[in-house]
Amino acid sequence: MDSLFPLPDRIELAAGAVLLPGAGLAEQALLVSALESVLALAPPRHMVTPGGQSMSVAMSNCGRLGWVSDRGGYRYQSTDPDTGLAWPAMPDCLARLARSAAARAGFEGFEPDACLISVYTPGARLSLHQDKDEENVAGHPLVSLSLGLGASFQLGGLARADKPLKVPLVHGDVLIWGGPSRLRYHGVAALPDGEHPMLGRRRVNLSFRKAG
Ligand code: MD3
Ligand code: FE
Repeated sequence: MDSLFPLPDRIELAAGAVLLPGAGLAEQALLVSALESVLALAPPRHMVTPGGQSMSVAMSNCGRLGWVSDRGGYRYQSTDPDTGLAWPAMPDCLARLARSAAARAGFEGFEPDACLISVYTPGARLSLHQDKDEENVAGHPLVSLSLGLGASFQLGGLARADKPLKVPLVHGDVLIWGGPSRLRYHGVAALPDGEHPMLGRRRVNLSFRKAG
C-alpha cells in the first residue's frame, strides 16, 4: 500500500548519512530477480565470527570482492570459501542503483566492487559494530538497500557507548553512509516475524562497498 502521508525523498539522518525512502521501489522486480539469481549461485550461509560464534544473519556476496568471516578473522576475498569459485558478478541494476543513490547523496563517482548480502529470518539480529575492513574507509561511502520485511535499524555514534537512535527501515529504502558517518556504530534489532509479498519471511540487506 502507498503511504497515507507524503514522505520527503531525501532525509539527512546525521552529517553524511542520507536516507532515500523507497528509492529501490521503482525497480523492485528487477532488483529482487537479480538478488535471487546471485543467491542461487552463492547461497547465504551463517558465517562464524573470529570468536567462534555462528552469526544469526546468513550472508553472501556479489562483485569482485566479498566480505567473509571465519576463525581467522574478517576480510574481503575474491572467492566464495564454500565453493572456491569467484563470487557472482554484481548485476548491472544493483551497481546502477548504488551509483545513482551515492550521487544523490553528494558522493559522485562511487564505484562499488563488493556487495555484501545479509539475509535475516525472524529473530536474526546484528549487534552494534563498525564497518572498517575496507582498504580506504574514509575515501568512499557505503550504500545500503533494504528489501523484504521491515526492521529496526540502530544508528549509533562514533563510540560504542553512544546511545543508538532507532530508525525503521522498510522494503525499498536506500541509505548512504559517508563522510563523518562512515565509521558510526550501527546494528539491527531482532527481526520481528512477518510475511513480505515478494520476499516471504525474510529481510535482505545489500550493502555496496568499495573494498579494494
Ligand atoms: C552505517 N548491515 O552490512 S544496513 C552491514 O541492515 C550492516 O543488514 C545492516 O550493518 C543491515 O554491515 C545495516 C545500513 C548500514 C550499513 C553499513 C554502515 C549502515 C552503516 C556502515 C557505516 C555506518
Ligand atoms: Fe555494518
